[in-house]
Amino acid sequence: MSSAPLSNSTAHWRALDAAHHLHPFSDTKALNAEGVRVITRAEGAYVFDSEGNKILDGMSGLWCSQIGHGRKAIVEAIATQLSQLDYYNTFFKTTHPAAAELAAAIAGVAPEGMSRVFFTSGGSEAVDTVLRLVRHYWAAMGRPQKTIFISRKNAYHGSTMGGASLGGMAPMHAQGGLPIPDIIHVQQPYWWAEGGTMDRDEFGLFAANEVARAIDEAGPENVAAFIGEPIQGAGGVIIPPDSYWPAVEKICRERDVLLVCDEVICGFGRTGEWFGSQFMGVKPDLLTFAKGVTSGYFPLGGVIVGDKVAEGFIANGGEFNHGYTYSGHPGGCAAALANLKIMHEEKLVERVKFDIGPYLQERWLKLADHPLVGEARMVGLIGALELTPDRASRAAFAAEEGTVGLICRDFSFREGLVMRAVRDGMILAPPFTLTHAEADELVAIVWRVLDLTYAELQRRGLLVPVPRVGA
Ligand code: PXG
Repeated sequence: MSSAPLSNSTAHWRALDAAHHLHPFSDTKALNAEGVRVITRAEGAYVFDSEGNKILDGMSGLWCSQIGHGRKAIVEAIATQLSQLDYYNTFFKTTHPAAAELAAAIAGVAPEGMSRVFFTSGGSEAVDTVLRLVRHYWAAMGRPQKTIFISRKNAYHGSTMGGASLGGMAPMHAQGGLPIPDIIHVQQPYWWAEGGTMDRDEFGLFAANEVARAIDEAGPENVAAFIGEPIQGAGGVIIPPDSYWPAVEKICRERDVLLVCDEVICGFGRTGEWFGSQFMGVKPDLLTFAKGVTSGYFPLGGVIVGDKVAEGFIANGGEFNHGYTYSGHPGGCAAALANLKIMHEEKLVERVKFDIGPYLQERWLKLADHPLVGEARMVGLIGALELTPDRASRAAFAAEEGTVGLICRDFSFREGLVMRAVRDGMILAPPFTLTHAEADELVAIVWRVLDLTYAELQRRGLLVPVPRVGA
């Protein structure tokens, strides 16, 4: 008898993983010491691990499972497509039916005046495409000096060199010599942590004005575009004050700076509108998408280009020297078409706006009554809790930032809910198919997790308020 772990056991997969698999955004040494979680199956709003635990997927995988897990129609659409045409490229004067049909289907749900789509394999490639497409556009329009991008601190725009540079995450810039040149990062519209004594709308205008200031300092003639997530996702579900986006749009228009919305998380219904920019009431010149376009069943992303930019780019741009082997992969296009069909047939975006969104929001916002919660916020099906030892002063904890968030996250997993921690806050983005009963279960788990976290912080003496820097 061998003492090696069984080939279908947690120990077996953990051993292989520890020996060979380098994980994204992970400290491999620490992860291997702890042992990785093995997810083996998913159904509806739940994932199952190799130990038989059933866990409510409060993060939709990684912000992508709009229609829920295990939908056979998508699996069949991919299988049918791959058996007919497994792969062909969309480069040399070639297309295929699924790519053409998907481009049209996306144009059909896109904001008005945005009717052209460039395909990528995911969000980071979409963001890199924007960087190159926008600079090429301005060059084609005879203004090659317009190269600078304005972005925000604590933005997340992906992990490629371009995406991580446009993103405003200092720990990412610290690795690999980033950011690349000609990117300026400005104040984020994060009222809770950085609003100080200003009220929300005052702070929203202040943050928008920082965009204007950066453009004016660089010279509008040198600035290509402003890029922002309608709601910052990975940065902590930061829902800007109402005053912010309309002011940013006006500032960009007045200065002839293109407005780009990174809709990788907000796109395809997350806010209860097809796109987060529609929720915020602004009209971008370009927008990026990924994740929810296929509900994660197949990697696919892209850029939707507004007609003004597309027309100039097509008329004057000549060949665009940019593209990916998997731009418009038949499997991804088939998955997206089937996903959009389900979203239309089951009216899932409307469901987020009028049914499960308001249902969960009402219960989620009540979590603000918990003594550990400083703010509960949620629009559509994207929300956050700010944890604090003192709501009135929005104080930080007497521990390194992120400590409390991780304690809370670990309790959440243990209690059967995937909730992510960002700094000392919790974030949530469940599938659009979540039932009312599942929403009730979710909120009940969160109350329990907050109680457990509170007791643990009390035990460790971490409930001492510490004034927040910048607030
Ligand atoms: N833009 C935004 C707004 C994103 O949220 C990307 C671009 C990059 O997409 P790809 O498909 O290349 O990953 C994203 C991705 C997190 C987390 O921890 C968020 C993302 C990815 C990984 C982790 O919240 N968002």
